[in-house]
Amino acid sequence: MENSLQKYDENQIQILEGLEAVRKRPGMYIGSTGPRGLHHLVYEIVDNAVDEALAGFCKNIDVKILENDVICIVDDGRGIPVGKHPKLGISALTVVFTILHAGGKFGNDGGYKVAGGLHGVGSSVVNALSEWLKVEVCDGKNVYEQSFKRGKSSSDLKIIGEGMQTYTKVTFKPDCDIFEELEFDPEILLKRLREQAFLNAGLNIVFSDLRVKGQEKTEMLCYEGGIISLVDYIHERRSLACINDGVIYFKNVKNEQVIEIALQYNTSYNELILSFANNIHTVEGGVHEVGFKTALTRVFNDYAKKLGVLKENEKPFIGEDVREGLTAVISVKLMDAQFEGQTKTKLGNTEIKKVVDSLVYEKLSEFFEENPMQARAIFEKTLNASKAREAAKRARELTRRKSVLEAWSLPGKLADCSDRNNEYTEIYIVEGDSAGGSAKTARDRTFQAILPLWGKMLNVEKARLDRVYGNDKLLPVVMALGCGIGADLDVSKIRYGKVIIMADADVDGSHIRTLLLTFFFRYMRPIIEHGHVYIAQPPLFKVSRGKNVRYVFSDVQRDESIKELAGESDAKLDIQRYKGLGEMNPEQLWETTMDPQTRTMLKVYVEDAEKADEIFTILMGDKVEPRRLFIEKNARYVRNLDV
Ligand code: TSJ
Repeated sequence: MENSLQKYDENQIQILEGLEAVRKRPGMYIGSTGPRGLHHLVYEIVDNAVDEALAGFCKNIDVKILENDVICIVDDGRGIPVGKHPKLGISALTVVFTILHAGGKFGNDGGYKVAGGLHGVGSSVVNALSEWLKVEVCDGKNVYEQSFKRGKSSSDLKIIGEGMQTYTKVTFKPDCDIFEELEFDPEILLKRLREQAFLNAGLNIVFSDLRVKGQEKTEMLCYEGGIISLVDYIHERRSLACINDGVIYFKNVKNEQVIEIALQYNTSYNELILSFANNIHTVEGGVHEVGFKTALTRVFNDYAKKLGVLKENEKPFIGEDVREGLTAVISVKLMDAQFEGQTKTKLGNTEIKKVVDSLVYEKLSEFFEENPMQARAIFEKTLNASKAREAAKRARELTRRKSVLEAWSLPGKLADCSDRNNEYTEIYIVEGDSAGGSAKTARDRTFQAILPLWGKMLNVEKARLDRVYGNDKLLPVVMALGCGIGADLDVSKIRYGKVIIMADADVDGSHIRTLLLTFFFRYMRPIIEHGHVYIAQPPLFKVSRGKNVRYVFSDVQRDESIKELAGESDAKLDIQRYKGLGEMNPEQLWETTMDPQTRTMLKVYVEDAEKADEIFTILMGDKVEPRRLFIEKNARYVRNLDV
């Protein structure tokens, strides 16, 4: 008895140390203490409930934002076990919330296999980073409750009532000592929850934002079609017309390993492949994506020859031909998934590549066999893509030759910096001539280069990004960055470590940002993935009283500054609104937007660029109605892309 008590104490010490580490370096566990990290807390908890659904014990998950940005998540699974942990002598539930990396595998193996060892890890991290957290579980007989404050238990696990239905309910308030902001963005949560609903066909997720009385919002997310519904959803949202009718779908379940693939072709020139492993978005791809792509190219070449679409002496299709206009979702669920890559979002289990490859080859051949008309419609598009590619290649060779003749292949408008070390050089891509002029005067020419771009390219010409090489607006960007484009891109060759988009905070500026981000997303994605792309944040107002000057970025900040400066001096209060970068003199531009010591910039993540791509597609689309609807719905976002 005494012995076990002693053990308990030792473990207790370990527990406290474990969670202190999380509070000391939260970024290590949740990525950041900004909005991304904040929203990540919700995902960590939801993932646990989704695991219970994957294991087959839960059908409904309820996610609520309550008043004061408190989060409450309930599932109707078995309930986190409350029994004593055999080694630690404390309740399994307490272990889950107080010991770092305590996974969900403390029960026996029944039904927990697919998700085992993957999730159930984040709950203690969420607990450590919450001002308070409360768990309530019901095992079908008793209702138990335990509370925590900043990761430490503030009440023992105790029975507070009786209940027939099993459930787990977690309520928490993120800690204001840790997070820069505590306000949740319902759109961000909704996007992720919707994704989970698509990936788990039939799972019912209800999301409500109950923060404002009288303006409560609820969304029911349940897709019986699973990833088939996801492909439909993408095409609908982007108002894309499809080539083959209906989504092509295959599924393979073997050795507790599930592979699902859904795909459909549309009339656009873009490809969108979303891949997931154990419900985690594998942003960096991996073996499942590689297997899919390899099989796709092979099946197209074999079958197009069979149908006579591709003659024996013609060049075979390459990957980008067969993926033009493709929307595909690949979802695999497996034991012991290995995640690799910079952001641990690349699936590494080598054996999966072959399995996906043969599944896709076999099932897609079957589909073409059974649907020759649809096969022909798709192949026709592929053939066009292949011809366009050949034409583009010729144009590109021409441009390359031309640049050799020009002896100096940097664009004429570029004001380059003198240093050449891309660890600290920067390029500002600036909208408009006058702002470009100010920026050239303002900059530190040793490490800052300026590339001015002209006016509103989007409105004048309906920019076709696939004609980059003929586009006199985008070509200078490609030339200045010097790292190539598309398949030729080599990030290590990038001439500047930071590529900073500097445009006004108005609609035109937003257009330029959308265009550039879309362009980078589609043709130079690795520069975003490697964190090279930023958005400059020029201030909206200058508030001054005598010698006291404040540059501020929002209406709220402006009003705060006015209050703060009120008592400072007798001088007259002056508020200047900057309508554009051009209105600032070079000193102001340097101080507010370009000086690394004082400026604020936003780093662009792949998701941001993806969102820009979506907006771009809709804005450029041929259908007017979806465009109007979209602009109305997203007016805030279109105006302020940089949120
Ligand atoms: F993250 C969390 F821990 F806070 C959390 C866990 C939050 C929410 C909303 C749900 C859950 C959760 C955990 N739901 N369901 C479960 N299931 C288990 O923990 C469980 C139950 C029974 C057995 C067993 O083997 O009998 C095993 C496990 C892992």
